[in-house]
Amino acid sequence: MEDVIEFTRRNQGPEKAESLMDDLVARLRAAGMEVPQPVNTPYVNTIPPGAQPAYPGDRDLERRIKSLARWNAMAMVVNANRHETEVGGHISSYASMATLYEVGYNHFFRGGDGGGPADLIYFQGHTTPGNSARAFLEYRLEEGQMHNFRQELGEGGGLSSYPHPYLMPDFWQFPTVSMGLGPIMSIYQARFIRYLKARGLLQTKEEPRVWAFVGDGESDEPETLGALTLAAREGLDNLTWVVNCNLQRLDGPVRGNGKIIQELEGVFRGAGWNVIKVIWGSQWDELLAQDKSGLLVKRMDEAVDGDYQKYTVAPGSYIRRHFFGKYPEVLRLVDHLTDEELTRLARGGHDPRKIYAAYKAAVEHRGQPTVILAKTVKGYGLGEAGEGRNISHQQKKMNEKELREFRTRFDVPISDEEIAETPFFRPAKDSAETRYLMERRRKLGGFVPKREVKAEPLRTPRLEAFGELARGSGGREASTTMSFVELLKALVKDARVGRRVVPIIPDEARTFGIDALFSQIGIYSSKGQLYEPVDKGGLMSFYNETKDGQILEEGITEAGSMASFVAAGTAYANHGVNLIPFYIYYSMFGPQRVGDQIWLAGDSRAKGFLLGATSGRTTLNGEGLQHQDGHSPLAASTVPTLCAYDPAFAYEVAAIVCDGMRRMFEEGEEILYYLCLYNEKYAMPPRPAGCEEGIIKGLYKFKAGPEGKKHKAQILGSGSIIRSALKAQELLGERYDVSADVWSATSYKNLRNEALLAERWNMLHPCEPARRPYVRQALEKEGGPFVAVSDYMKMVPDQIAKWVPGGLSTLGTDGFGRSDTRARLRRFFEIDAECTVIATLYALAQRGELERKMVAQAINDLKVDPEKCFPEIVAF
Ligand SMILES: Cc1ncc(C[n+]2csc(CCOP(=O)(O)OP(=O)(O)O)c2C)c(N)n1
Ligand SMILES: [Mg+2]
Repeated sequence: MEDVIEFTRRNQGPEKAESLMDDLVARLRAAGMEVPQPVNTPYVNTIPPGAQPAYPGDRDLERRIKSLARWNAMAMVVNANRHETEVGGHISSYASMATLYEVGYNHFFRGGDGGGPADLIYFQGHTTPGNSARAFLEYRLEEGQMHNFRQELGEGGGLSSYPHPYLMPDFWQFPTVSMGLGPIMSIYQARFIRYLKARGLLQTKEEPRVWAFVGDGESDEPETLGALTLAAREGLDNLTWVVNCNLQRLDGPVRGNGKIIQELEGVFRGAGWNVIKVIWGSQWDELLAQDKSGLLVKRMDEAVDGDYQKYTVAPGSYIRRHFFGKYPEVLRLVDHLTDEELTRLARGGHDPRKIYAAYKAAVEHRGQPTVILAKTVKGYGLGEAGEGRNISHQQKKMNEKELREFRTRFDVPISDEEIAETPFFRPAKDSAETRYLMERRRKLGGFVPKREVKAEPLRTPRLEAFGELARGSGGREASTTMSFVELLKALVKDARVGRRVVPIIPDEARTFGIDALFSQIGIYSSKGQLYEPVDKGGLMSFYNETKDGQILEEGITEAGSMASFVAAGTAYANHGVNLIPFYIYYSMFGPQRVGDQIWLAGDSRAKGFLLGATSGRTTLNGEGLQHQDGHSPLAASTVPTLCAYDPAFAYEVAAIVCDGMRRMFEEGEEILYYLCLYNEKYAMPPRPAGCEEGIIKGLYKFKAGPEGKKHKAQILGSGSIIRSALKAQELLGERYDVSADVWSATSYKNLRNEALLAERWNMLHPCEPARRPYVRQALEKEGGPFVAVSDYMKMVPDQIAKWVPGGLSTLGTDGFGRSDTRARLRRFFEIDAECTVIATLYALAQRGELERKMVAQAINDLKVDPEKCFPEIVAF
């Protein structure tokens, strides 16, 4: 067999030799034989020593710089956990990553100061001390800040625990510490760059490269590996992943009984990625060259990660006996090495030459994304303080002996006298080290990471541009979703901002009626359309994929869609261009499904609109328990920079979107919006005069009750359930002598936040005239009890209860949904007009304004069974 291969290689070239195997497999299969599909290559480096380029840097200086980064990163954490601070931090993730980062910093990561594109780097969250230590050596951070690592509220400010653009907006670009989110974000970021390019919106001539540094344990997160095929399908050769395979996660080994590198190789290769394994350091090259029997490679393949972890902590004698000693031929290969030398046979991820070769191959590779699977040691250099130990991840303290060993191992110029204080160490500005690293960064275009907002503000359209929506539908029935789609259609035609709109949809465009936009602005596809769509030729829109399409039709991936949303919503900072993303999705699959990514969007300072369509527990009727959303506004209330709205009418949608666009894209506020959109159709009224401010603030009187009634009441409604309030208003007036005013509560969250701020100010300024929350100002002059009715949980309106004069009676949809008609669902949850009437009468009775038997009479008249079934909610 070897002869055949050698003969073919020599006479017909290496490519033919490679295809020979494929041919053979194909023929054996055709003959009906079962041939296993090889997904793995042997457990050795992908790049053979012969194909390794010369190292271009000064290895000695680079090692010194790296050692100082190691020291300062370790010192940050150790200092932060001294003297009763105990604020935590991680030493060992960066200890394993240091060489992987330093080769990048010195030779690959491009900054954006030289006019070229800045690379977009997703640094692994737990290695933050390493990035800070690097920035300290680069004179970007000062010692005071380093001392205040994880003490951001300390004097002079400090450094955030992890990468948070919200907390360090000039430094960090990408939050990565929620495992799995950095990786998926990086894929969609790389794809988004292609989208920008195709649409002529990328500001730089060259393409930025996206790097993602991923933990091997992190690869267990579904989001990490869930979008790999997209990256391959789109041929994202602008994307490089580095998986730091230190074989450990927090509790113990990632795959003690197997090999994470081999497992990931299979996954990535199967998904269509270019895989480069960096397993062994240079000292192993010679041993492998001597391995004529192939038994060393066999032994490498056999040993499991649990063994490899053990070799990190065990003496050389154990490695000799257990690893090499299994086969006499392999044992002989290391006869010339002492036990001590065996412990120093480094792994590939700690060898700059191997890493440089892998990075170079990755950035030069065309047509596919590349993953580098680099084998390292967790807690590298920490010795007994944590190198390769299962406690390594949690290690935050080091005693004096351990500090001395660390210092000596990495030649850090700190004396025994000073060591107990773990001082930071930075070479002078004119030292060889500083000059070298500064020069490297200058050549590569400046510092990374760096977040810089350069985008020009947009002139966004005013409300008048959407006059149709303000005028109402003239009796024609429309839903708020349809109204939003009308607005979107008008917006994409807007001369100033139309091209900046990025509609994002996870396979629900038809549900929401957005498919009309398919032919108008096209669906982005890097390949264009290689087939004739079945619906082409009709009068209606067709499934129109184009190379410069504007719509991101993501398919069924809310996680992927959110990643696109964040990429588009942060383009103002990462690509110098303001874009207006509208991500419209099935409301129930918003925060309930991708809540952590919405949180991340806030942290990222992403701007844009999230639109939860088919919302409302009873308004989305037939779909039942899984689909009916009765709580997303509550989840939205938890994200500090998210403005959450629940509009009832077309003109409210227009007012909110216009104001949002102005605030985000004209004024530059780094906030985002959430709107509940419903699919119930009803006549959209014209905009009452003077309600704009109330719409934005969260509450305004929509329709006053009739004059001349005996009783007065106030009903707050939102979304399509405002119609229960309006119908109740009629019933109360006609049958019960009650004049009820109906209010549209567009944002309970906003009302609450405004009130909280006012209250806090009052408490801290007790002698000054008190500020009056808007909600109180709006309601205090109104007569009668207050009742709120919502298609969401009672807690949504209850957010403002404490500022409502006399308190608030709330009707809402706590409990699991059911599939049924709207009418039956609304009775079941007790949010229909009849139940709203009863609640209002009861509230009047409680105030002594009405006799209780009137309420009982109404319950009877309105045919509400007091013993009816009701959604189960637990209580003890
Ligand atoms: C979604 C999520 N779950 C859990 C954690 C807690 N956590 C932080 S680091 C870590 C282990 C990380 O292991 P690995 O990815 O292998 O990184 P390493 O530190 O070994 O480089 C865990 C469980 C988290 N940050 N995010
Ligand atoms: Mg790990």
